[in-house]
Amino acid sequence: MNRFHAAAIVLTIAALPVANNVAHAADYKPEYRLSTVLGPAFTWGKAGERWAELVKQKTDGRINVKLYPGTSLVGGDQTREFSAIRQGVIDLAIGSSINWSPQVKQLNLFSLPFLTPDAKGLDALIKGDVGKDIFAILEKQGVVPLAYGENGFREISNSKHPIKSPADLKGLKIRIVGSPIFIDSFTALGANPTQMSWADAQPALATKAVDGQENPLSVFSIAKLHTLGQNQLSLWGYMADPLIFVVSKQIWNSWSETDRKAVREAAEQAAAENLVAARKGISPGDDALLQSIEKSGVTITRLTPEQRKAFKDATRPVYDKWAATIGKDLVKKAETAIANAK
Ligand code: X2X
Repeated sequence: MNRFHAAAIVLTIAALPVANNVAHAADYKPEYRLSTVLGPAFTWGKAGERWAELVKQKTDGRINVKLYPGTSLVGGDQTREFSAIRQGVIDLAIGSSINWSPQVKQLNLFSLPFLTPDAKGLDALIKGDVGKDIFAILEKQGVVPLAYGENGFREISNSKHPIKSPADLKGLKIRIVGSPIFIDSFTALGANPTQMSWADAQPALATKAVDGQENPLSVFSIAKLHTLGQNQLSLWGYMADPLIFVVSKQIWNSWSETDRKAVREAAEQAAAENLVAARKGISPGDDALLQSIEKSGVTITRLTPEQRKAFKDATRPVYDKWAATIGKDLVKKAETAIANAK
């Protein structure tokens, strides 16, 4: 070691406690960018707004988060959101399991057709060991996961006729998110799936370039999809899409311990509120949202267990193929957790 090195070490050691005490204030950015697909009119964007607000409160204004809805930091290309977090383009995000699944193959777990029958089943995953396993996987991929929220159970709509069996989907052009498992599922059902972003989906529905789409009921209602010709809606609940609150690891590491704790608590609170909001009005005994959709002239088709089974059977090969990609152990763990929650 020469004397310059020795001097450098002494300086570094001397500087350490100071840097920790002042909470790296000098390293903090004036604004941190939070990405979501949907804006504050939707429960998803509202969760983003709320998280930002709580972070500001809990860090006494040290961390200032600005919401960028419409995945605008990646030009609306929602399946590039996860990569953009890792590349430092996005600092925080509330992302859908579907949109991040091209980069994180285990997230396809949630898209396995008919894995989760109800909210209880989803809770068994996100509030149990499976949720922790998924967080550990995300942690290894450059993000710090903090909490689960919910986009919701995805129901299928179209402008042509009621969908009661896979035969009714035959030849229908269905807009799907750009995630490969969706291509497989909708192809297995005989539909003609077309991948596009949410931003492109709405004009495509309006011009009848596509016949149908699938999204949670709250999204259907708030986006007023009935005004875009979507007057047939089938409740099949073939998958439930969780939202995941994350911070880029690089950004996380630049924050003080106190501020990390505050951001985590803010995420947990915003996510808990989001779970309640996402589930409001769509279950028996609390179905105001469903009723309002029906009142807007949409025909709602409720499947019998046998009808639902026909869809499940038709997509079974897709389930098995993707279970191997996701990891059989994780899928087994998820199936067991859901079965125990019944
Ligand atoms: O694009 C969609 O369908 C949406 C808004 O639900 C997602 O981002 C997964």
